[in-house]
Amino acid sequence: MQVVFDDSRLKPILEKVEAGIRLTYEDGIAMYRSPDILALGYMANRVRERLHGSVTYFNVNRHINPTDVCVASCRLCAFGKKAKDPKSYTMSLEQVWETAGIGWSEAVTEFHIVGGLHPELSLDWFCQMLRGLKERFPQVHLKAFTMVEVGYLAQRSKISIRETLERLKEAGVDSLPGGGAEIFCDRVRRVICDHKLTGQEWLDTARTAHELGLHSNCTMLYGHIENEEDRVDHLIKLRELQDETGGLVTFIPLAFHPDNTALSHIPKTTGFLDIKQIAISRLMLDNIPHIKAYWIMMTPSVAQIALRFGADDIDGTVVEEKIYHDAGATTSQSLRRGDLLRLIRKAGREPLERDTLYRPVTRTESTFTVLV
Ligand code: V47
Repeated sequence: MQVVFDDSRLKPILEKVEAGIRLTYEDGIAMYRSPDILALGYMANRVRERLHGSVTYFNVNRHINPTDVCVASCRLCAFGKKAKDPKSYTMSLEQVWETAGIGWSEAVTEFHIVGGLHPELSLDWFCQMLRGLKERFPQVHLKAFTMVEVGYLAQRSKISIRETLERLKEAGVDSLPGGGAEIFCDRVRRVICDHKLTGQEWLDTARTAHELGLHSNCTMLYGHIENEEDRVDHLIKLRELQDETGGLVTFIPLAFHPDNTALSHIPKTTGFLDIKQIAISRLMLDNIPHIKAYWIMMTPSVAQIALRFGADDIDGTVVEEKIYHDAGATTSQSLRRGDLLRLIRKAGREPLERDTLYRPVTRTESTFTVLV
C-alpha cells in the first residue's frame, strides 16, 4: 500500500520507520516543524503496534507526596513551598503510612512517592518511611524519589549518589519515577529550575540507579521556553543513556502547566502539540519500550486519542494528584479502574493491567496476583 502524506518532507522518515532505521537529530527537527500530525501519528502507530499490538497498559497506583516543602524555587513549579509558608505541609511517618492505605488500598500495586526537597527530613527518615510502607503493604511496588531528590539527599547526607541509592534500595525502593528531568539544556534550566541538579547530573544519577539494578522512568517537560532543538537534544540524550544501560522503562512527555507558577504568563500547550509530542517521542525513542499518555496532564480525552498516536500506556488510578493540580490542572485527581478500562476500550484498544515493571496483573474480586 502506498501511503501519501500531506507533508512530503516526511517521506524519507517513513522509509526509515518502515525499515527500522534509527531517526537522526535532523529527522527530529523535521517532525517538530511539520504540521502533519496524521502522518506523524501513522508512523508512530506503526511502531507502537509493532512493539505492543493493540495492548494498552494501565496500573492501579496511588501517589503519595510526603511534603511540599522545598528549598529549590523552580519557576516551573506550583507545588513546592517554603517551610515558613502556612500553606505548606509535611506528613509525619504515621501520616504517610495512613495515607498509603486510603482509597482502594487493597488493589493498589504501586505507590508513586515524590515530594519537595525538605531541609530537615533526613535520608534515615525516608528509609524509615520506606521500611514502614514495606511492612504494611509488602505486595506494593515502591516507585520513589526523582533523581533530583536522590541528589539532594546525597548532598545533605554528605555521601555519594551511589551510596544514597544503595541505602534507599536496601530500605525498599523498587524503582524510580521519571520526574525532574525537565529539559536537559543548561540555558533553559537556568530559567525554569536554576536550583535543581543539571541535566548531566540527572543523567548520571539515572545511570547509577540502573547500574545498581533499579529501573527508572524518564520525562521531558515541554511547552515553556524551550525550542525544538532543545526537545530533540533531550530525547537523543535519553536514547543514548538507554543504549548504555537499558534501564529506562517508560517515557512520559509532560506538558507545562503555567498556573500559579512564576511562569504563569506562558500560554498553556495545545492538544495539537500534546499529540504531536507523543508521536515524536515514540518515533525518536526507538529503544525505550513504553510511551505514557499521562491522563492527569493531558486530560483523559486527549490521552485516549494518544493511544492511536504512539502511546501504549495511560498511567493509573493515581488517587490523589497534587503537582499538576497546584499548577491549575482541571482533570479529576483520580480515576477508577473501570474508568481506565472504558477509556482504553472505547479507543479500540485492549486494556492490560500491569504492575510497575509491566508484568500482567490478574484480579479476583479485590485481590490481585502478579503473573511473572
Ligand atoms: O518532576 C512540575 C513536572 C513532574 C509542573 O514516572 C510540572 O511514571 C507541568 O514526573 N507543569 C512530576 N509539569 C510528574 C512526574 C510523573 C508523572 C506521572 C508518572 C511518572 C512516572 C512521573 O512534573 C515534575 C516536573 O517535571 N512538573 N511542575 C508544572 N507546573
